[in-house]
Amino acid sequence: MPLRTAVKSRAISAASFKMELAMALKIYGVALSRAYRTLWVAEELGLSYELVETTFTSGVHTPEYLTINPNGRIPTIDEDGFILWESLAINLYLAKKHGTLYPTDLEGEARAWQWSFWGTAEVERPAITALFNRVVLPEDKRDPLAAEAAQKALTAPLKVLDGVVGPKRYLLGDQFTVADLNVAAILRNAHHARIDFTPFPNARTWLRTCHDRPAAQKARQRE
Ligand SMILES: N[C@@H](CCC(=O)N[C@@H](CS)C(=O)NCC(=O)O)C(=O)O
Repeated sequence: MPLRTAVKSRAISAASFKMELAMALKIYGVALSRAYRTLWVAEELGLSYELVETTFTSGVHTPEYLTINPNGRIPTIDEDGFILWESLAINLYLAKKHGTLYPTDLEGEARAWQWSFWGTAEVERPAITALFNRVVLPEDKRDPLAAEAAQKALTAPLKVLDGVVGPKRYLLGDQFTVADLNVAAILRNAHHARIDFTPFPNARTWLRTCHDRPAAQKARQRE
């Protein structure tokens, strides 16, 4: 197992630069949604892209949008005719295709998948439940017990996260990768959802470091 996870450096030749200019990346969504994840990765990679505003209330249900994403969810990308949905799959694809952020060794790649799947399987649902029942829903629709249970369900995964980003700076080692981006993006609203990070100081520092990155800030400015 390599001590450092190798991440491709991004040497751009004149030819590939021209190709990049010709290639249009469209990101369907709004920043105040899971599309933030994809805006963030696009900003990290320095991609030029068009944000096609598609709201999660009405935009996702139009017949035109349903032809590119039959799930009626955002985000979706259209990269020069190649359509892809599912935010974390999009991010893994863009990171791999465009160089930086993606581990070059097989084990590193597998770990990027591991953390991304872990994020959706272990963290996303309770994080959203806490957010909805503490912030998003009208007060009379909020269920404090559901929020409490969600907070409890997050204890085990946050402990795992805290144990990993204590000794290591980032999930795969000393470099920020798409694994960090995907998991941090899932925890984007943890602060608003008043998830208690007191027992997980390493995870709190790591989360702040990730979201303080200029690319993450730029993605949030699209709101
Ligand atoms: N697993 C999907 C979930 C996408 C998703 O649920 N997006 C929300 C916005 S954050 C949405 O489009 N909701 C519209 C709806 O449920 O009608 C992904 O990560 O891309």
